Amino acid sequence: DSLPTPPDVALGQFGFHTSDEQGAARRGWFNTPHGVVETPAFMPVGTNATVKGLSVHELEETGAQMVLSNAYHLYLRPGDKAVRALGGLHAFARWKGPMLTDSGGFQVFSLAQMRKVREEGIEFQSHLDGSKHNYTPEAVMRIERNIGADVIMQLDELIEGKSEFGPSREAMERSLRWLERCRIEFDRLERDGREALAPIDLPPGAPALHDDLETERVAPPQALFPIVQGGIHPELRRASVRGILQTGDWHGVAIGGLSVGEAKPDMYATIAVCDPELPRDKPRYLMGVGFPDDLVESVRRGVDLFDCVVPTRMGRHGTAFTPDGTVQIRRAEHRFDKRPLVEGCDCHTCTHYDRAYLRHLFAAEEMLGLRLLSLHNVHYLVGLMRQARVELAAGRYESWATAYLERYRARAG
Ligand code: PRF
Ligand code: ZN
Repeated sequence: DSLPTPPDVALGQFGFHTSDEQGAARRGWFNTPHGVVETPAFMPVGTNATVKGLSVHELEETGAQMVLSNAYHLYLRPGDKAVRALGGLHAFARWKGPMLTDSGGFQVFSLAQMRKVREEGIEFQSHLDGSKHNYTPEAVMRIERNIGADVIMQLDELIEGKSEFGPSREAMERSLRWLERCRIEFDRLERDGREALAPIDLPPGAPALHDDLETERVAPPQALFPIVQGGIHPELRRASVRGILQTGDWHGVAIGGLSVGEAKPDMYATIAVCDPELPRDKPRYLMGVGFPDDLVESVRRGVDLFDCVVPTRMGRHGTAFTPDGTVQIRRAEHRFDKRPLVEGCDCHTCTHYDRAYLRHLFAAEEMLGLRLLSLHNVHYLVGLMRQARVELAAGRYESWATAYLERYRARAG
């Protein structure tokens, strides 16, 4: 079950190399300033610069390679300039590997209050203190630059998955116009380095800035990813990809606007529509999708990267991923169950604790329970994508995927 070693090719900055293609599925290596990501890969979500409940050490033990954070949250608290003053996201959160920030396009739609979307940008009130903010494509580029992840996302407009053609088209076209504005500001920041950024106003009592930050003229390299929108309408998705590819030469492309209320077959069909339109030599990142069956189905349709809050959110609610579907650990049937969550799983949870004990932790509302299930779930999805790479390398992805999905769905409910 060991993975073949990386290819002996020089990957440039944000370069991507693929091999072992089977249909649309492929194995790949994505190079970032903080290391190479082997794909397909699942990126755990650290909304507030922390994957909820897990220490960096535990996160490393899950095998996670790249971690996601949210510009919206970090902008509101502690502030993107504070993160920059504290050395940037990697130093702040103590994660040494590659990182990505989502723009907040999605969070503004799901969290912010009194939201007004105009051509200029999104005006909203903070879900924390009601303060008013003006989120424009240019502002988001400066925020994501301050935070300092390796890969940053454009500001996009997101609508419900089941939206009609008209509204889907408007949001898709606006996302394209915002992409162009993001690109112009991103290029300006790359060219002028830190000098293009506003000075940092630190509150009284804050420590002096680290020397490097004041003297470093050139900001660390980042890659800007565009986001395909267009709802579940094939012609809109195709137009979105074409518009994106006309605007610039990207290091990768994200597919957004899925898993937002549409039916699963519609989601899979939409990914399949995007596949032949997208360049094969760039990584494709499917945003916010993270159930095991969705990952396996999407790799089949050419996706390389995933992120989702699902493993940690479900973990906190007492739901665990297994090859036979999800398990509700609170249920009485686990009261005397001496088995681990998943037989043979080598995560810390499964190698140390049985279901009976985990059930007890949830019944007693002990915080360790939330942590142990989150840990297992993240390990499970990271491990599932590692398995996908093994199967791709062995040339048996299709048959493995079919068998995996059959077992996962057999006990569906
Ligand atoms: N856009 C952005 N972030 C996202 C999404 C999107 O469409 C989704 C959709 N599943 C999750 N996160 N910017
Ligand atoms: Zn486990």
